[in-house]
Amino acid sequence: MSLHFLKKITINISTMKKYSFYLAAILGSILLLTGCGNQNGKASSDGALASNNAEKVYVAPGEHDEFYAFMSGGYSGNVTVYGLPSGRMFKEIPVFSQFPTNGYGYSEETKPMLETSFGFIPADDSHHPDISQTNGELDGRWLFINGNNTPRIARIDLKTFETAEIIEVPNSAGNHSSSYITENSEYVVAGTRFSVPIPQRDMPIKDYKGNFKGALSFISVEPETGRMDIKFQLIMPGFNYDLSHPGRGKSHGWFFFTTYNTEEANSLLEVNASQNDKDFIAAVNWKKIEEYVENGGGTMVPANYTHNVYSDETHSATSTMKKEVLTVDPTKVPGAIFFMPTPKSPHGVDVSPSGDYIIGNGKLSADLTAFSFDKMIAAIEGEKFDGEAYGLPILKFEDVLGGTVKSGGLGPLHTEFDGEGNAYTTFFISSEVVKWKLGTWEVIDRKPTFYSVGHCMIPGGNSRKPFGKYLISLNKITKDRYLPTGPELEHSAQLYDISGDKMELIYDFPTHGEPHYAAAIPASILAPKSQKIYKLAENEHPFATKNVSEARIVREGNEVHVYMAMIRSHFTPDNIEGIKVGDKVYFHITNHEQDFDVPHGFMMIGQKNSGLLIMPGQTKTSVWEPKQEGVWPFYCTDFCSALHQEMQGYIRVSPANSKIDLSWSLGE
Ligand code: RUQ
Ligand code: CUA
Repeated sequence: MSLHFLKKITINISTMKKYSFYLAAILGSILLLTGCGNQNGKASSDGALASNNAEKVYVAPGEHDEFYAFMSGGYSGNVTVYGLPSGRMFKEIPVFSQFPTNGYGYSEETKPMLETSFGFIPADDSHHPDISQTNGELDGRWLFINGNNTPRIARIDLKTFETAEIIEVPNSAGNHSSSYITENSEYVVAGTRFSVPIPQRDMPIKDYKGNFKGALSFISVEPETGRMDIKFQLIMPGFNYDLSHPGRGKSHGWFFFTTYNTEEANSLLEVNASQNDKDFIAAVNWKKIEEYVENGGGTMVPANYTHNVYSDETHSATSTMKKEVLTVDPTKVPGAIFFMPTPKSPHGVDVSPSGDYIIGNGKLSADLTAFSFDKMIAAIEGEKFDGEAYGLPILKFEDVLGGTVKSGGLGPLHTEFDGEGNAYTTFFISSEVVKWKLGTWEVIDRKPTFYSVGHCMIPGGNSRKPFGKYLISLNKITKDRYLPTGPELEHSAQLYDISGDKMELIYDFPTHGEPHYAAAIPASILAPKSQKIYKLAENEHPFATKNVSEARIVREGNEVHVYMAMIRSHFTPDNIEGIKVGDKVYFHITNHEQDFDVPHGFMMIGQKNSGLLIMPGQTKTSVWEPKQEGVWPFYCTDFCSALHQEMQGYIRVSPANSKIDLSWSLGE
């Protein structure tokens, strides 16, 4: 209802604008007709404004963007990489989903990346990318992102822009309050959205209340390699844990999680989980819990979860099933967890760059609540509690309240910061971004978004040192912003210049999947480190063909291993005979190029997985199971040279009982 109402407002505003534009245009032409020659009419100043904005986003051909932006792909399960301010998309990084463009999740080497305790999973829903930090500033080493549906956290290496590691999160479901990073990348956090029986078991759903639990997982990140490991899981009351953010600066050592459904309803949550006037932000002193587990605290419990690691040396991933996880009962660590009552079904929780304020965004509220970290500590030290929930103390709202932003908006979701003392909050229902001042809580500016914004993002906005300059709003509804493409539209991002007092909308661009959150970093930090090739000499793939003289074919029963090399513009070998119906043929293909941007591709007729795109120096493997006799071609799929169309080969497939020996050739 209210959304429709607001749509109307938007339309009215835009017709008003059009109207005044026409008025100005008429006025302008009257002035021209009267021979006054005044060029400063409304129409021309609008034109000047538009060209000014065009200049702000225009990155001339051959020029580079100022920032990399990493957008979560939502239900695509992946991450897309964009340039800012141009809005040009550079790459889609496959993370939780099979990706036929380059063979991720299809090649033998990368299939283990998608293994879980539920078996091989070809897709997920990714929400919140976060860049690794050192001393609270982006260091540009890794990007973390959550798999929401089958709970996992992935680490992407920002040298190769490839997924390097995925760890599954047990005892979790709807891994939404993830994946946020502490200020020295000590931990990446994964919080469950849905509470579930822990351990999972067959029980009546109506017994949810008091019996289901919510796990908040702290995953340690090895400082040198980035390797992840679940250090401990806090087994919390059965609320929904929606989002989280780390403390920083003075609040480093704490982590903040929003909760909703503190009613613990299990049906029609739309009504039943909106009963309480306030839900909670859970403040977790993770340093205290870390100390507790380092002194032997916690209970190791059986669990099943995969840990998948990709190696740049072997160009292959391995998947290991982990069998236990350390759980912590929060009531056993007094002084570690406190609830701060927050109006009304909070979604986002965001921490100011200094770490002083924790902002709660109640979806059903008009105001924003800023909690003061100092007041929180004082209230904890004074033991001024307002009861407890499942043995965990609840702080008094008035005692921890730092300030309220009377925003005048509806449906606040997420807040980012510019490093100049300003905060920017998105409002889903009133479809706008509101700029306000930390400490004085006054609203400075508001700008509409088109339409229904979810997250916004400022480069470095989730760190001690945001870079300001731009804000992106990530909108849920696209409608009339672009040419229609049938019922399915891409989502829409909008770029605002926030360098002045007032925000200025300067650009629109479509994004792939549903970008929930995004993270951006100056190109100057990442670009110089970006890897260009894999060194062939360092290729440790067990099936690599590092020298063309090693090209060969080996039969082991029904399995045939083809050790193949590729270079502009041929495969070695390119003619193969002696393959039989019923064989399982593994093509292990090594790209011998050592120049930047010379991949080769591979596709084989009738292949039941995707093709491969193989980078210089890399080995990838594709399986083909020939079902029919004949002579079947394969070819390179990437236009790699003037003679790319010549880059091809044949495989002769004989009957299952054929006596033809394996043989191969090149240039004969
Ligand atoms: S969500 S629109 Cu981060 Cu998945 Cu708030
Ligand atoms: Cu190699 Cu085309």
